[in-house]
Amino acid sequence: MIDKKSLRLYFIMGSTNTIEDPTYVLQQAIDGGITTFQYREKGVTAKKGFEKYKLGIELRNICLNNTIPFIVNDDIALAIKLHADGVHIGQKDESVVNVKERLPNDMSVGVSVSTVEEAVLAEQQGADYLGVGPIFKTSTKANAREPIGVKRIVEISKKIAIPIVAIGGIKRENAGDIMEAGASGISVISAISQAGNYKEAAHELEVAATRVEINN
Ligand code: TZP
Ligand code: MG
Repeated sequence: MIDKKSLRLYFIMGSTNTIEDPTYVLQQAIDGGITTFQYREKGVTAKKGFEKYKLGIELRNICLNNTIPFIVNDDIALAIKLHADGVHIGQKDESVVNVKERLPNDMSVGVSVSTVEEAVLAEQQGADYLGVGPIFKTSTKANAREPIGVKRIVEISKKIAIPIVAIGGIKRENAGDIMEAGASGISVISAISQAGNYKEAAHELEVAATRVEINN
């Protein structure tokens, strides 16, 4: 099961998020200090079928070799095939209850939420952690919802007990505010996958997220 500590720096990536070999980017990000990885294969040029599975195996193995939890976005069948540590679903995907029924007991379920109501419901239905966002404006996700702001993290964390990881437009400069608001971690795509130096970017994010947590 995904624990609170492993949500500290949650990196998300698929082949469309990088111009480089995703396996290289992932290894660099791990060397820099990410604490969880999510395989999210999205967009018009995203891999499908066997190609998606093949890249999934490679990324999964890198996580295994480095003892980093591996989560699959949306694709429950793929998550099971890859023996992932969990799946992450959105509001438009299958319900948490259904997903839990299909998964082995030791696999975690993360749910994307934007409102307090969605957060409370997801927890009631058995979510293990929440992805709260988009906090800030993001250009990485097509048709992302309106930014909800840091205050929503405070509101949600007051109402639920499961850990929260914040997402959307997060970078080193705003990571501290996110942690101070009550999140257990930050989740990023572009702040690492589009960085000049992946390892350094991950390290700086990890430091930014950790410093505040210690002060809390
Ligand atoms: N869900 C809400 S915002 C987002 C997702 C998947 C994209 C986050 O990407 P970035 O580059 O960290 O803003
Ligand atoms: Mg989804």
